[in-house]
Amino acid sequence: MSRSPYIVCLLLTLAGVSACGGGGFGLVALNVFEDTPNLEVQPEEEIVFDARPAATGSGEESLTIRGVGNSNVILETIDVVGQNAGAFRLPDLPLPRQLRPGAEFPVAITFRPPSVGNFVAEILITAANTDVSVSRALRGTGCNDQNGDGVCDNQAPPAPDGVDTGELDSGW
Ligand SMILES: [Ca+2]
Repeated sequence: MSRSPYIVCLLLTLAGVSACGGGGFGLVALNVFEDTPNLEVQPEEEIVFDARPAATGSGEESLTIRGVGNSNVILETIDVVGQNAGAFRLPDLPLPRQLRPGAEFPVAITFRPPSVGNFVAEILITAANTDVSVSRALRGTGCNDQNGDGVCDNQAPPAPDGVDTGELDSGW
């Protein structure tokens, strides 16, 4: 799309020539900005899930897609891809979806480790009307939970009875 009408108008305006009507200027400006939708994603770095018991545990993290630029961005696809994509799930998302500049679209990501170990995948976001695509690494760990309390066995238990009670008693 040509920018020349805008530039001519701008030059005339700078030269003190009011050759551009307000409405006309607005229309031209709209045409110029039409090609600049964009998006941002928070967080800006990888998304790390807390360790969860293998096969039984799950955790959730979210990211937020924000429309930026000068016109609506059309979100086209949001997918989890990569080596361990099966360990991460997205809800049904209403796509495609238009996002105004400044509008935000939160996406909840659920992590369910199928087994003990580390899981890595990537969430990939593409738009229909811009070449910009954004990806974020997803990382999570599945742990052992042999006593089935929902807490990883290698993590400090929340309230180890005997010891903590004794400390509290003597401390107070
Ligand atoms: Ca446990």
